[in-house]
Amino acid sequence: MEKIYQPNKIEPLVQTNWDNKKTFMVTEDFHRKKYYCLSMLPYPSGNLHMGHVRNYTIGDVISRYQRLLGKNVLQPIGWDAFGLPAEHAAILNHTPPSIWTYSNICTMKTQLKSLGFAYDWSRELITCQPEYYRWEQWFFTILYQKGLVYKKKSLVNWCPKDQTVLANEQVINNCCWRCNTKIQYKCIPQWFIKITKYADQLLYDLDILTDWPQQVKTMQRNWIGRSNGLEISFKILNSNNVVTIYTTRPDTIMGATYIAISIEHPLSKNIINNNNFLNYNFKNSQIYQTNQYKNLITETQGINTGMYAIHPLNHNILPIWISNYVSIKYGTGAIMGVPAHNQEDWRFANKYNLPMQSVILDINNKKPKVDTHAMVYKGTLFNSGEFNKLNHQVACEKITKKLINQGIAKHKVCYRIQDWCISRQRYWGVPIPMIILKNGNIVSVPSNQLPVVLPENITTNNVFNPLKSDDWIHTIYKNSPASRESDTFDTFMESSWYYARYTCPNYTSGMLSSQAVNYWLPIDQYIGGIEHATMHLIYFRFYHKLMRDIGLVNSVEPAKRLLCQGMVLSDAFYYINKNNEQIWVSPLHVTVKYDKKGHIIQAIDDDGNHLTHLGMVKMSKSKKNGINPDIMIKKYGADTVRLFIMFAAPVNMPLEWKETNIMGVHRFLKRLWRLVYEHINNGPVETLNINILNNQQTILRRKVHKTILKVTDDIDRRHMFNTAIASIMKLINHLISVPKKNQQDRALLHESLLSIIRMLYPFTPHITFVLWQALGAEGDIDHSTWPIGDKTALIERTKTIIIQINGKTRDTIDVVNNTPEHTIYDLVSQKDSTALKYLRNKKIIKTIYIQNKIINFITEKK
Ligand code: ANZ
Repeated sequence: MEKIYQPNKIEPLVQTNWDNKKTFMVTEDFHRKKYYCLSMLPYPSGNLHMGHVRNYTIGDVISRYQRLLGKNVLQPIGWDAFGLPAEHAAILNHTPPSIWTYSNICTMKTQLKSLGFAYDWSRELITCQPEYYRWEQWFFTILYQKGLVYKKKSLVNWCPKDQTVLANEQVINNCCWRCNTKIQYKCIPQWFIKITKYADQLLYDLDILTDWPQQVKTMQRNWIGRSNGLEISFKILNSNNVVTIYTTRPDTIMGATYIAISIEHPLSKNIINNNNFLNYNFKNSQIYQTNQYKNLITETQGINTGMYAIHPLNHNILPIWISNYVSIKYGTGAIMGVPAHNQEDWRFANKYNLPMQSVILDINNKKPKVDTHAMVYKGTLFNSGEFNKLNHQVACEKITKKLINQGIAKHKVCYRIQDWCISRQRYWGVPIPMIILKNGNIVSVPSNQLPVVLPENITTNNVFNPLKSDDWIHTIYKNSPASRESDTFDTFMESSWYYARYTCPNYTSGMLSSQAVNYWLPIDQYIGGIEHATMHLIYFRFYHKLMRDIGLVNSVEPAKRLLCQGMVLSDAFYYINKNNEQIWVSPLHVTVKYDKKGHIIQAIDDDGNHLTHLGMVKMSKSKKNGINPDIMIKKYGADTVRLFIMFAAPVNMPLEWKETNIMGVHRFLKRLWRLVYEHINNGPVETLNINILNNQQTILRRKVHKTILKVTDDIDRRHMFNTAIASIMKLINHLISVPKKNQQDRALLHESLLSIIRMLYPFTPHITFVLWQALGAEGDIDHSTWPIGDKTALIERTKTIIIQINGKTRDTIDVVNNTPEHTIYDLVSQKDSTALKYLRNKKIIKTIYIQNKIINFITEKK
């Protein structure tokens, strides 16, 4: 063993050892408990960032820990290789997206390897390979046959920058999730998967997921947005038609003063088509562009249709309006306007001077004031005839019953979630395996003609998309000319089922091998960012249920336990240049002065600019505060980086990247190395005999086993890796200070080191690999077992007895529990007892002994 810890020397050697021995390659073993640990797969953007490093370190720590528990651990990795950045980069560099993608994969793979992650590399998946997406296409055709897929011309979100449509989940605050460009709406034919058919299952099965973060489950519940309401039909005056509205507040019906319908409501269409004036108004208003979704519009607009509806209870005549705040995609696309009690309606009625009628008392049981806003409290009814004085609940029930009895209402459940739009008008994706026949009918590509392979090695530009060219589109189906679908799948499709394919990546007889997939699934631990709560994590659960219903998997949910790691933050600095622009400077080029409390008081960059310190913020390219993992690994080694990441904060909390703290962690590993080095240099050790340990040794052993039990509980149950590491560090610091004189001291140190090294293995697998060998332990540490805390070592075996002479404390003595009085007397009589000198030449006339506590010798008075 070398005297000095040199991570850059040992880490590559250990990694080569793992590669050569294929240490982390696994297969199904029905005699062993399996553990499937998965971190969300990376997009091959070019370089690993610290967010990736944190995500994958957490996964690796959990995997290695489970491994030492004796489980058959699967930890795979792959690449989410389709997507727009590749196209952008390809356009910029005039190279095909595939070249850019594969070269990034190569770089990032080297980075992952340098961090020593225990992946089964034989299962690596690259989603842009036909062997992978062939099954995605096949699955889509099956869904089509089952009626779970349809093509529909519909108003969809359009990102003008990325030149593609987006699913609703991918629109955040009205902007594209990827490039933050404000979205527009377009009416084009698109493919959809019927996720709404699974809305209830996706909602109710959240209750099974007891080990998922509450926050994610709440976000999913809100996203699904199940609403229990009533459909009510209002007669149209002078017509045989009705207009059916959707409401969740039937108790407010007596306050309805108008009806509003969506622009795309069949009734609006008639009106608009038949009325030149309205048609003109409609086309020139902003309504059409903004009407997409409940609550998304910025300005409410309306057109009075001139038609009226009849209120079913008070028979009032209510005007029918067309408005953009009513969405065709929700409820029935029509509402009853209750401006006194619904803020949206209030805004509309206020703008168009429609009457307001309050019918619900406020929280103080007073008539509400509605001149500045609606009163939305669900209080007692008034102005409502036979329903006056009823509370919200009872009023809803009674009014519902009455309307149902009249035959004009029925219960209805609505969802906020919409069907998943999966068509993308981009080149670098999985071709949608569909064919449009001459007669307009659509058929799926027969399974024996799959995969429909995307032409690679093509240099595109923003205008030229090879899939839109005649070459691609023209095809033959059953000897007749036909057209290929030229859109590609949303790339979230690839990441919706990759976790299942990892269990049988090379299976060629079908999408999934049932033996492999049902052995490994569900995932025991899934790890990824919270930003996926309502995108990937919904699609992934949905896909699992689809696969189950097609008989491909047995389980109900894909992942038992979910962990969302916190962000990685670092200091961000900027200055304002002559042109009044904000210029960000990387922390690596900043010299900082701190006050005594560690606050930054001055920051200057390499060019002498005085900088403003924004604080600790999420590492990002735009703020130039990202830290390159490669530089850190080179400087301190992968083990230090990994240990720091796990030590600096609880896994679900933000992590502050501070180099001074990394240095501290690095020094700790050096101390551990030295401790082992010195111990080995002191020669061979005897076997430990716990029956002959002295008091101090017993106490030390108790400390070691107490730490094992605590670290196990911290990692296993609490997922508090940072406190686990703190306990290990404390123990090592203690071991450095204890005596190493006699053989049992050294035997005990040896036992302690073997336990500590195994506890550190998940965090720092390289150094522990080497130290394990240096200590002469059997086999590679990768095949050892997690140390077991010996609970009997925790039992206090000794007691300190106070020795008094005539009531005065003169000494103490450590004895084994429940030592009898005469033995204590013998011990005190031994020559080296301090108490002895007080007893010399004195006659003991009485002894008072309280077992395990105190002994008092009363002597004869002279
Ligand atoms: C009358 C009323 C009175 C309403 C009141 C609310 C409060 P949730 O609970 O989220 O499902 N609504 C129905 N369909 C709509 C559509 N297509 N576009 C826009 N708004 C629509 O919301 C249900 C409520 O949203 C419904 O209940 C309806 O307004 C409105 F004091 O009806 B309510």
